[in-house]
Amino acid sequence: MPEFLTVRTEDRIAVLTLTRPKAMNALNAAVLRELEHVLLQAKDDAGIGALIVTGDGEKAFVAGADIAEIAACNRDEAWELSRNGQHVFRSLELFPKPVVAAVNGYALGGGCELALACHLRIASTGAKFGQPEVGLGLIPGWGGTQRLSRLVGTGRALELILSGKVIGAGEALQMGLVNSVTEPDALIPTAREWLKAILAKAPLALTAALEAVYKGQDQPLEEGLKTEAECFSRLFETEDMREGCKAFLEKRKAVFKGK
Ligand code: CO8
Repeated sequence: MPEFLTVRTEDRIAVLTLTRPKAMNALNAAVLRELEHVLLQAKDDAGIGALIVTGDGEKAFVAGADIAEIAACNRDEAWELSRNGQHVFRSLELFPKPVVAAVNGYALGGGCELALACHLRIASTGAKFGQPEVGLGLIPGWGGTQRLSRLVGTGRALELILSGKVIGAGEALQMGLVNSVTEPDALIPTAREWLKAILAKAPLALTAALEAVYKGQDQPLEEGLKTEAECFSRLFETEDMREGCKAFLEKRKAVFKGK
């Protein structure tokens, strides 16, 4: 039974809520273990089509890695902690079903990195983002130096990483760090609406799109285009692709089976 993570599934959308109120939902090794475990289970659960990742309460999404845990590490342990978090966040990024971060408050350090590892990000008006690690004598260690620059560009990423400044939801939207900003009460309902619309599409096409984008991102353009063609052509062996095209031609709504 997870201690720091609640999972509530409704209409094939599982809401993962990180809950560690005494530390603003900061992530320690135990929380990461639970997250990894939940992701493994959700991946093969046919009853789950998509995930929403959020933090408990109105103040924090995740206020970073647990600074008390970091402070006690030596160099080897810091390497382990960094690689372990990177591995869990990579599993989230490569999750074959759509994942939305619903950022309800502070998303700092590892919290911002967690949001970056999700496929889409919605922020509440009160959300705050930042990579404040340099103020602790550190740098981002769970993918922030890599994903932030890929998402918003090197200049803007370095502006955040070198200054350690904290920005509001509006500025995050402006720089492309988040896809949308909503009132706090509308945060989860909006994430659900997005996913409801996404889940009406062909599930295997969603998985193929995620694979093509994330695999291709790390490849030279020519290789990336081959990856796209591979993912594209694979769908021609699915029933859903035949159904989707046939339904269009017959002017009716497609019925997808995930096959
Ligand atoms: N770790 C541990 N405890 C935390 C953390 C954290 N990241 N953030 C908050 N807390 C605790 C506070 O210590 C406090 O505990 P207590 O009540 O026992 O004193 C409690 O949560 C409430 O926090 P505050 O009193 O500070 O609440 P405020 O509303 O005044 O401030 C802030 C909220 C602005 C979020 C503030 O708590 C803060 O600045 N937190 C730290 C943010 C931060 O620096 N995050 C980056 C951490 S480093 C990191 O994430 C690196 C990721 C890569 C790791 C790689 C592995 C080696």
